Amino acid sequence: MNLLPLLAGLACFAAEPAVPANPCANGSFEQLAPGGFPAAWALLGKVEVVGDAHSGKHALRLLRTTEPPDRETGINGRNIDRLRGGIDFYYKAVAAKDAVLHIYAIPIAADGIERTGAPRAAFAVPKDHVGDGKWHHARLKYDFTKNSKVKTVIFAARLEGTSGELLLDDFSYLDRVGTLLRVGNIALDEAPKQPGRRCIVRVPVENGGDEPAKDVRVVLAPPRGLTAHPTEIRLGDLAPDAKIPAAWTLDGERFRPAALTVSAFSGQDKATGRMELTAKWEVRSFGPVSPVAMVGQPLVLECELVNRGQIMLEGPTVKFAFGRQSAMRKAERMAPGQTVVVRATFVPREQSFCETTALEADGPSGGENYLPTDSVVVGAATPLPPPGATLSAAVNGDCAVLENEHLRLVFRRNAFGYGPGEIVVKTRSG
Ligand SMILES: [Ca+2]
Repeated sequence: MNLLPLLAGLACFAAEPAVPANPCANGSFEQLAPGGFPAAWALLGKVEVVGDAHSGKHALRLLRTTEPPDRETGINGRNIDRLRGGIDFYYKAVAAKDAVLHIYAIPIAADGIERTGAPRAAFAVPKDHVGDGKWHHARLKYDFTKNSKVKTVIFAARLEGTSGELLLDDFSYLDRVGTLLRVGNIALDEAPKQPGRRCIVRVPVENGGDEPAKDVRVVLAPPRGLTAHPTEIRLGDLAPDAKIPAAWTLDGERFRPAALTVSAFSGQDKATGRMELTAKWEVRSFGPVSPVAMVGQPLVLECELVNRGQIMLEGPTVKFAFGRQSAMRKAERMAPGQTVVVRATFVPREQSFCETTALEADGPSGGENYLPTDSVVVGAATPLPPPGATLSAAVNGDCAVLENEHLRLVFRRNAFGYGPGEIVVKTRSG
């Protein structure tokens, strides 16, 4: 009996064990069911198979245009029985106008409905990945083992909001996601005495994975001409779900749009976050200082501008109009968060019940041409009789006065009638 060939054959078989199928079926969308849809996936709204794939020949394109808010756009995978683990996936965020692109692990109860009390595990595509034309690799951890109502899990994606376009490919289940560094939203606090020249940059760094992230280092890459202190921040080890803030002082005048990039490192794992420093300003208020003016006496129009961006702004040009008169003024330079008030003085030439005042502000990009209008009453500059010391009511040709020793209500006579009313209070100084 010759056992050798048989043993050799068994050895060969043992050396190449069959790779177990990933619990997430058809995660690369390569198998198409009759009708052209990817097998094992349910499609919601406008979803189609496309050739712009991360791997293989197929990816899915989710498109949202004018769908009402209650109509969903997305995909649902089959129920899987792994109640903890992770989703590994690739996405390319083509566009997102007021839309958020989410990947979910959805917990499902025994009746097949998402009514377990456990929240979904969610991944939101970072805004700075939208429109960059690249495939991005991401992982999402989930663990529903503490909720006994959860019996299965669905891998899903949703485009939420008004409009957007997202490509998805290569979904798979992970038993362990490992370390998963995340850089949170970057915030910028201006130094109160040096806005636009010094600020504190803050960002939370998180380990969204299921293994500790060792020796986490975080670096802020400042825009050209600015300096960040310290150069590198060492956060130590981050346990799963730990979140630690990092902060830098950023010095140097910010006078042009730029971007801040924060990168976190732990071994081979890396995460980045980005914040745009932009010019943004607006007209906060506009109008006459007093709603009533008099012929031949100065009338002041005033507008308040505010810098809502993160960089210094050259002052916008402001055009004031009063009736047919107009005046151009240039606002002062504005630091981030600062407001400036711009004024123009006009002298009304004739009476008017409703004279139009208008404003047009134009300046650096980041603000909008603003065209607010208001109106003002221009009355007669009638001299008033001296105040009385007793209660009296009198009407003469030029005005009507009701007064006592403390207070007087005056209606001057204008070309368009009596009014508006003026209340005059006697002060201690007389
Ligand atoms: Ca594919």
